[in-house]
Amino acid sequence: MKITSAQVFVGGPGKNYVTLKIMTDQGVYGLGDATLNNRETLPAAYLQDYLIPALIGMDPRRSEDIWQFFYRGAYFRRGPIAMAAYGAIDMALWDIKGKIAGLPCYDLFGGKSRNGAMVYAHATGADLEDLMDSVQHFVDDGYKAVRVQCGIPGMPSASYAVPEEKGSSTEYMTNFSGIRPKVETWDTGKYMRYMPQALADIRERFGPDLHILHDVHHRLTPREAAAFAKDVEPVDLYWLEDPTVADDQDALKLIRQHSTTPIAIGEVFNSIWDCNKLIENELIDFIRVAATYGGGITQLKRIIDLAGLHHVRTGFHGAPSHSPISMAAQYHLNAWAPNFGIQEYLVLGTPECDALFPHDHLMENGMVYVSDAPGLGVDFDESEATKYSYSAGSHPVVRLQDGTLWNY
Ligand code: KDG
Ligand code: MG
Repeated sequence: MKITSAQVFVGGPGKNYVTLKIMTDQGVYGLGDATLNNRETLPAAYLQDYLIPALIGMDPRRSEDIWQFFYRGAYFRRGPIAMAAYGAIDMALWDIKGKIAGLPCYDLFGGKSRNGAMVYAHATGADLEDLMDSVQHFVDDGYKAVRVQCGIPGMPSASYAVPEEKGSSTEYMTNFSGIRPKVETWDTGKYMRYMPQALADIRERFGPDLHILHDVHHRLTPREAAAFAKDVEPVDLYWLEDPTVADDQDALKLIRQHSTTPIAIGEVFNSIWDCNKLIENELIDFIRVAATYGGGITQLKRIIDLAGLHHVRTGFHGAPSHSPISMAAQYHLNAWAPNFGIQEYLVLGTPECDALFPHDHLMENGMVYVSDAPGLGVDFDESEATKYSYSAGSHPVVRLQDGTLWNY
């Protein structure tokens, strides 16, 4: 069996999804997602200019060797652009493997460990009351877990993932304002004084059963993060996400020494080497690597197995920047992983998105039920794809009030 050609498509409804389609000499094809939010043309170019020419003629069943060929063979390893490109190839090869075996990918990993996988939704509010309405909406929809982000009184601009105005749309994550980054202003003191009580109020309103998650989005120093994690212990969070930047894996020790609040980290990681010490030293509770720039299914399986040895559960990234293809790769891993925790999920299921990526994964009552179709269980409609083109965007940048650049 041989790979005969491969094509990259960039575009989608409201997002620049980077979709890879690998064709074989047996008529079976595989699909992968190389989307790197706001930097989409880069993995697309890496695929087109360097990787696809080398893929032609390879045996698609040899996904391990192909992964090693690109990763070890590249000399300049790692980085989100390269790993998103390898990730897309890897997903497409597992898709092909499942299709030729006539089995859904989860069966190739070891079969289902659960019927459905719990997901969490994003609740957000310009202020606490607005946020409570948003949480209520998801609770009414049957969600068992909700991430909560709230406007901070007196903060010079809206804080992370919070709309500027009450009741405004959920575009806060998708509308990234063109190629020149928008500048946000951050005030750690205001956040640390306000947010713990806001979280306590949400717990009080919704009771003990709702899983409440909160994303600090790298805004605190390790010491501040330790203090915050300790402060919110009575809220019994499901997790506190990215409380500090994890470039220095040892820095996380300080949080552990001071608090039992569960910690989730990893959505910006792209290698097992970004998280191996965090996992082995049991400094985190959830690992958030994504199937795209985390290097695909092959590397995620290794991370999941390492995590399982150290009581770390999965909580894969699922922001709207991931296409239904990488979300499907994660659904299959979630169905199998003995140490599955939760899956981030933002409503992808618009009619336009479903038309571009037809699938029968089922979302019901805050649970995702993975498709039983062979492979990843997602297709790609090329005629729909002609409706979309690339549109440049950028993440905001954050500055402190004195102008110092801070972590977004
Ligand atoms: O591209 C950046 C977004 O994916 C990120 O800001 C989303 O933090 C995020 C999350 O938890 O989904
Ligand atoms: Mg996050």
